[in-house]
Amino acid sequence: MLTIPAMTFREWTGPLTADLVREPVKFGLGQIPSLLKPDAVTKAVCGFCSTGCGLNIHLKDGAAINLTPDPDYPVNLGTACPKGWEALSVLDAPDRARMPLLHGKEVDWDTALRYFCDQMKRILDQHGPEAAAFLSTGQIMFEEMAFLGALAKFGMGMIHGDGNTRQCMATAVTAYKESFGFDAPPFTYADFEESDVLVFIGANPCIAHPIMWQRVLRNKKQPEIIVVDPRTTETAMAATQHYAIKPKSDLTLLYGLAHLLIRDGGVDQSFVEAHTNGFDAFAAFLAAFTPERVSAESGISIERLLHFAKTIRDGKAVSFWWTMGVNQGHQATRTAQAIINLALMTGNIGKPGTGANSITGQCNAMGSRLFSNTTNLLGGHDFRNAAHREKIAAATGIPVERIPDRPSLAYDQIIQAADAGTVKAIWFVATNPSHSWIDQNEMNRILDKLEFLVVQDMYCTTETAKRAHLVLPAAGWGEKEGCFINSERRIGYSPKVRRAPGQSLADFHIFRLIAHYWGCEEMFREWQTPEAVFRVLQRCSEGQPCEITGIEGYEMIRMEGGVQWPATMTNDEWRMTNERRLFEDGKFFTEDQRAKFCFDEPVVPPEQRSAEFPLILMTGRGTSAQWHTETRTGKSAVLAKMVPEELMLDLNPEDAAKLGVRDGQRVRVISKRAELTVLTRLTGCVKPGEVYLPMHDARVNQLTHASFDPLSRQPSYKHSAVRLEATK
Ligand SMILES: Nc1nc2c(c(=O)[nH]1)N[C@H]1C(S)=C(S)[C@@H](COP(=O)(O)OP(=O)(O)OC[C@H]3O[C@@H](n4cnc5c(=O)[nH]c(N)nc54)[C@H](O)[C@@H]3O)O[C@H]1N2
Ligand SMILES: Nc1nc2c(c(=O)[nH]1)N[C@H]1C(S)=C(S)[C@@H](COP(=O)(O)OP(=O)(O)OC[C@H]3O[C@@H](n4cnc5c(=O)[nH]c(N)nc54)[C@H](O)[C@@H]3O)O[C@H]1N2
Ligand code: SF4
Ligand SMILES: [Mo]
Repeated sequence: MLTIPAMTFREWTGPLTADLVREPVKFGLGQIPSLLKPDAVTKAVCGFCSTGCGLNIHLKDGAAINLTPDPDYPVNLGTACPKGWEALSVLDAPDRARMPLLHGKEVDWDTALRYFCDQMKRILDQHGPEAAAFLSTGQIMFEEMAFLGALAKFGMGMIHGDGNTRQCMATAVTAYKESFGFDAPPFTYADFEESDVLVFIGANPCIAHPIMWQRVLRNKKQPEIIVVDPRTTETAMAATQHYAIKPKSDLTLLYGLAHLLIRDGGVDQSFVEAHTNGFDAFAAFLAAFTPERVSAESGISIERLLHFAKTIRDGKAVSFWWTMGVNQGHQATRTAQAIINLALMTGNIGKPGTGANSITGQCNAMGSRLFSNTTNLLGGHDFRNAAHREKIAAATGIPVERIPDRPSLAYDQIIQAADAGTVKAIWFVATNPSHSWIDQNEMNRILDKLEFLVVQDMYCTTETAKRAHLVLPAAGWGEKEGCFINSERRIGYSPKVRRAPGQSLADFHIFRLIAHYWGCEEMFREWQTPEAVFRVLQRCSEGQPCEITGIEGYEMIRMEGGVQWPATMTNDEWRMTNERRLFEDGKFFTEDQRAKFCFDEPVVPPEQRSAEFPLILMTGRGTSAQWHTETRTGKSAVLAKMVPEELMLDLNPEDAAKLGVRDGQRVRVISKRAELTVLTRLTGCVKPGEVYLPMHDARVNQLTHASFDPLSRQPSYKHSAVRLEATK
């Protein structure tokens, strides 16, 4: 077993905390408030979703007072969704965490940090490097994520750390790595405009990525828009074809389409031969996916299956897009790869308007995938590879013996280890799992067993913060600087335009302080500012598909409207255009540069309907006006007006009639794990036998059944069995 040498505890030596709290607002690079015109505008990238819209921040008398979408930013081209417009207002909420809280009582930073280091050291010393873990996020800047991952693993000596990206993107990562040789979403947003067929699978961009949807609406080719979703979503209503499949029958459907493409001459033989491996075995495997079988298992008629396959066959530029309806599933990785297989076999990759494209979720999900030092070693490297460890040691100046030689346990395995008592401390940064994790009551039971639970958050009232022994108050978006990487691999910059309330500090500074108190700040002497860390990460990225060594610094990112990876020093071609896709040369990141067909026999979801629980509950986003656990968006009066006050369950009128339930009636939704009371909304948007709840209400995950994709270990949030009972 790897043992990481302990560091010596360092006594507090200076006025660092006070200096950090007083750190000036900069508005952007080198822009000191007194030097700005009173009506100045500075630019930022939005800190909610992965679209990564550019926003203009308007300043008056040195204060950020308003924001508008940036008409010149290549992502959003002058539009923004309601959350983006409200990004400043949610910073003023009264429940912002202003001081560290130890067992619910306000303490100063010195006390909080001593306590943090004492407890973590005691646990690691007594029980070994596996006894404490961190769980981070796709929502802080990627310089901060890298700092957290490096500090916890190299500095403090932890082995285990994962992120909420496990709940979200793990499937896409696993799928791309095996199929393409690297976690590499190939698209650029211009592809939305250049396709003549767009296929959305398990994605509802009208609600979850409204500004990406605006890009679809700019498509001048009158494209076919195909939606595969059990529900008639806002996106399905705007589509030209909607396939309302049985929940979790995507894998069979996708294999059925591949079967028809082979049968009816839809394969791009020359592409397959030149650039892929494993097609013959895949074709043989597909023989069993006859239209009859696929129709029976997916609920789509044979005639409509043929039409779907023909639309792909006839398309000149077909793009495939997927999100959580695919990533969250019991066989999610193979489903994502079945989408990749369709793009490969039809040669729809590396050309304008094509691609097997996983849309990310959080503002910095892509940054987390590559630079959080959780599953991957910094820059998409492998902890198990000695040469990679040497390379990262050289790039960071951190002694190689401090780099663990194996990746972390996955999120659910860390929680299981906490239940078993081997993990005794967890440090949560910018995530709220007491609300968002699957089978929530079980999660909370386990969290309550921890010896030491730390939450680092902007708000002290989150469901997880309320259970914490120690809350570290964090600055939020707009109150600190750094970069996010959006869905199309674009690195965007966000400045500090406001001072954070009370004593709260940028996560970046909290990590610096912890390094100091822990006694490992020497290891991070170069990590003084986010931009300095950016330079360290550039060195870590060298030679990787996600190389960013060519970026001259933050100023360049701001001036260029963001820069997509790769951006290498050795090749200048990327400077020619601001919209780039991968694989234009047909070369993938595998050893022989060929993409791989990956497939498996479909299996049924672990929790099935039964006489006792006859309905399938799906969950997901409910509105473009709310964000996840509502810690931020729930504080905006404007956004609150855009959503129903009570939790509403979408229910088909046929089921309602059987149960004798009216529209707007209060009913109990009951699963094997819990029950809750909701209002019904009768709608044909869900099929009989299926119901839907938005994830934003804190109680919804009490109902969900904890199953996971075995390859990505991503939770399957969208398939649980429930029944309804009318309340008296
Ligand atoms: N307003 C808003 N926007 C957001 C977020 C937010 O909280 N609020 N969150 C962001 C994040 S982190 C993410 S990951 C993205 C998520 O973005 P999306 O994945 O688009 O959103 P979801 O609503 O979770 O799921 C998409 C669809 O999957 C469908 N689905 C359920 N089961 C199945 C199935 O078996 N097969 C198929 N094909 N579809 C199925 C659901 O009906 C749903 O319409 O949104 C991002 N954007
Ligand atoms: N039933 C169901 N559950 C789901 C899903 C689903 O579809 N259905 N989707 C899953 C998905 S895709 C996701 S991504 C997860 C999201 O789940 P979470 O990550 O738990 O949700 P958020 O509400 O985004 O939590 C982010 C937290 O970070 C805090 N925060 C924001 N900015 C900062 C910052 O700069 N610094 C610090 N320190 N804190 C900050 C916020 O206040 C908030 O408490 O939910 C998952 N849960
Ligand atoms: S679409 Fe996403 S990035 Fe754009 S304004 Fe809305 S939340 Fe922000
Ligand atoms: Mo997500």
